[in-house]
Amino acid sequence: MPPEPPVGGEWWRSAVVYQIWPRSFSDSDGDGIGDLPGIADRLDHLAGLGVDVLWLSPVYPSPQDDAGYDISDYRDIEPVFGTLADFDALLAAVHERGMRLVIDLVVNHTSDEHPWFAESRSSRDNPKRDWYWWRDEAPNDWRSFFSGPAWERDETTGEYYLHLFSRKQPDLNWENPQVRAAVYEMMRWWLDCGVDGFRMDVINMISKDLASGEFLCGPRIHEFLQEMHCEVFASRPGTFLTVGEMPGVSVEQARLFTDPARAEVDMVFQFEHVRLDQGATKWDLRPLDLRDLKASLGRWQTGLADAGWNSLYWNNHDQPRAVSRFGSDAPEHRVASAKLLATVLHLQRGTPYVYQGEELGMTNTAFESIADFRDIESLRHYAEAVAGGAESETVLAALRVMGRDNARTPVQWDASEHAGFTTGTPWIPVNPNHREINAADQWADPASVLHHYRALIALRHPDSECHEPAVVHGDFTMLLPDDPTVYAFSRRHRDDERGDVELLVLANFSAEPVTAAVPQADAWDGAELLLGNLPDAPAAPATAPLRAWEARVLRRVTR
Ligand code: TEU
Repeated sequence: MPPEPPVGGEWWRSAVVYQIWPRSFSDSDGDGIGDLPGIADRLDHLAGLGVDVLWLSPVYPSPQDDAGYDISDYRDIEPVFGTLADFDALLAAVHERGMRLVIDLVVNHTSDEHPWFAESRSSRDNPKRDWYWWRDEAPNDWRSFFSGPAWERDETTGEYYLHLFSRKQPDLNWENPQVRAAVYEMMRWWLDCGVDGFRMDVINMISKDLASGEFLCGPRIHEFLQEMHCEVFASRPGTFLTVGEMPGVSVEQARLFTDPARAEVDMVFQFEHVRLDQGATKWDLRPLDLRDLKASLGRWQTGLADAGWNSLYWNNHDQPRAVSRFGSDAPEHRVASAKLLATVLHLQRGTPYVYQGEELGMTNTAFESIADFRDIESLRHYAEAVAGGAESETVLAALRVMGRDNARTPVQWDASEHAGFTTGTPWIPVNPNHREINAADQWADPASVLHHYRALIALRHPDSECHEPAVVHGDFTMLLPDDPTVYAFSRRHRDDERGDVELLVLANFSAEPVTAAVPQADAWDGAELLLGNLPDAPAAPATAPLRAWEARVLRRVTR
């Protein structure tokens, strides 16, 4: 059974979540596509890493137009991933190891092959017509996130339906109480199966106001989330994890969404820090200024300090690999910078999310031509941009850097032909650098990125000998906000046993040595080096120059 929740039941405050994107995690039957038994085969890796929660991206029946985020049946498993029995076996095995499992809730839209939509599109007076958004004409010029207009004319009735994502992902009409009731019933069904919570896909888009053109955090969003909490969770013993993916959400809105007193969600995924190196669109690449990154993440730290709670992530299945984007994937700096990114993220206040392969320091991969891409977002952008006159090479250059397929190459378990991911032919090629970057080698190497993640995760665990409560509970103070190279902050926590505990985190986001001009730095020189990412720590850890991509965590305790 999962471990006893800490006081207040909010166990997720000291938890670390690991995201699994099943298609590329581990393949057990040699068809080149990851599956549920493949995940079960790798639970020792995950338990050894020390993560507390597994977030499973969609494994439900789906035509896979958007890699499973287009669901045609909410209460079954896509055969390529396995069966409900495989799911139950995985869930039992996860719980046996004291971990939890949250699943993806994709209810802003369904697949157009879901029976609900099949009925709805069949005729204008079908009882499920109003389960989706239908109009005689496109009432506005909303664009799909996957290029092109968001309204599609349907041959059957000649009317237009709304799809904020692909035309095979029609949006559900949450204004209709029958829709909401059906979703809540489905969620209760999965809770009865024993899952421990939900990651909610674009959940801040479910309330739409066509008149005002609003669909991000629309007029009834808080009402719907409070109703969901009441209908699904309130009457159940135990506590669940709910995290809402919310593109465009602000700190102020997140304070409302994640305030426990309002019973909406436990935390949100915000997008500010993953858009700082983008211009008007995600394909309009801009250099990242570390001061902007510190300003953004710092604002979320202070903004949710006394209300709500942060989720912490560098990447996921929609973002390029963290070390290639925020660190350096140059061979001489990859390991240090991957550890540095983990240090900076995991020492902040909130719940860290580790995306599969991030714990190995996996990098973006090399895509030669458009034929190497698989993701609908990239393929549709390429088609539209080139049709609009853009140079193919120019568009490809942006896809290579920001394309979601960078996150979707198979996890690199070992140095064998297909990195131990499959005995068949992978649905997308394994990154050729798996010979240098793989789990097998890193388990055997105490100085690996993997073992650094284990050390960081253990800091949050009350049952670990290196447990440091300040990591979970300490308040956050950003230091050196205007320094273009050093990311520095402190955490302070008073605990009854030891007194005032203070942590100082110093991180050099460059390949050149730099000195961190921390205020009263020499007062820290007697402090303990709690964690570093490079060998041979200097005698004076607070004032000694930081080497290329070096990160240090110092601790001092004053009674
Ligand atoms: O992502 C929503 C979302 O904001 C992303 O599509 C984002 O706009 C883009 O990928 C970032 O460049 C969620 C899921 O995480 C994503 O995989 C799905 O494609 C999307 O919703 C639709 O379900």
